[in-house]
Amino acid sequence: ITLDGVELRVLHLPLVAPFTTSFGTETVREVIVARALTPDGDGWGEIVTSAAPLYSSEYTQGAWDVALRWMIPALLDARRMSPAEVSGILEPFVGHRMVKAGLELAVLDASLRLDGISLGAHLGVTRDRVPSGVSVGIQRDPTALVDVVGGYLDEGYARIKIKIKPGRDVDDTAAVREAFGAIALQVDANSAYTLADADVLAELDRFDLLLIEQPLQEDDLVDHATLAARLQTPVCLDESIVSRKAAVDALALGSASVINIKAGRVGGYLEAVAIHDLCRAAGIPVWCGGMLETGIGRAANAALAALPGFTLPGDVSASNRFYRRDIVRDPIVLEDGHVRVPTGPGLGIDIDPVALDDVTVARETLRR
Ligand code: OSB
Ligand code: MG
Repeated sequence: ITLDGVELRVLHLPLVAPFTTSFGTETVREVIVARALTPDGDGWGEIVTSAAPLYSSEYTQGAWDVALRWMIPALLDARRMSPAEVSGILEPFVGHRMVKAGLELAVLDASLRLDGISLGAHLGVTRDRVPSGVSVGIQRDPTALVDVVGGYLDEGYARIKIKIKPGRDVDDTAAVREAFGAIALQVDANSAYTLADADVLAELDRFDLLLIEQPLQEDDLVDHATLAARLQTPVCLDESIVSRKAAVDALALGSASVINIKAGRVGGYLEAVAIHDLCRAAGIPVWCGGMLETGIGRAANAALAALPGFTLPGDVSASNRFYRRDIVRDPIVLEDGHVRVPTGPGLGIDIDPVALDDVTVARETLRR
């Protein structure tokens, strides 16, 4: 494509209910969307940073600054590029992978729309729909948690993931397991533990969980390997897998037997596919994680999750799990416990300009 400009917006999307993890509670999703402007039409991407650097070191204002000061100017200097060339153009800038991913996605969407090809077809999906899991935040108490989980099971979600933290782990998990029997269940600690907590984490072994996600810190690959050897429950990494290289290292060390793939965290959908390919060749199951995406990112995630190596249900829940009103006209819905892989050109979405303007709190455009 030929890149004439990039528009960035900060959005504030109210959540249908507060979302609590071991690192905090959110009631509004602050997120950045990027629009690639080309002579032949626009492309949309999403930069999945949060307001505060609690999940990772990235956050809205840092992302906004590095995008406008460094990354978008580098892309505009290059002027003509294929989607596959974006990561190379942005490679000199260290880190800021969520920004790189969002900008790459905008270029990818513009390019695929121009060619009339869907993202799913471009990536090589093998399914037209994927089973949908839901990520459930920490609630007031285990009784409230059982209530909320019951609601999602009634809606048809194929897998439940509950967030845990020290003091809200064994009892919460026991309550859900006792209430609902042999459902597909997993837990996510978002780095809330240390190796000193291994005994508590081993108590989770009796619940026959699909996996425990990211119990330790992002850079604790060796400690994760030590912990994995002590647990029956498979250890899955999220925060630690920041690139294909990190995945290679984690597998070599035995830090994980399952990997959560998030395009934002690893610097783009193309890097995400590379991690998928690596894990598939190694026989390591992967699943598609989420970052409370808008309709832009959720459409892309549904396509990614339909690659053949995604053998576990992902956090690819319907739009209405987080939002009352999405910024696309055709939000992802839950059908029979599955979400459909979009088939239209590019991301296959139709932005609702009024809904988008209503949630826009900041806006800036750079042009050549
Ligand atoms: O750890 O998977 C995570 C949301 C924000 C940051 C980190 C995580 C999450 C989720 C929600 O669990 C997944 C979703 O978008 O459905
Ligand atoms: Mg996680």
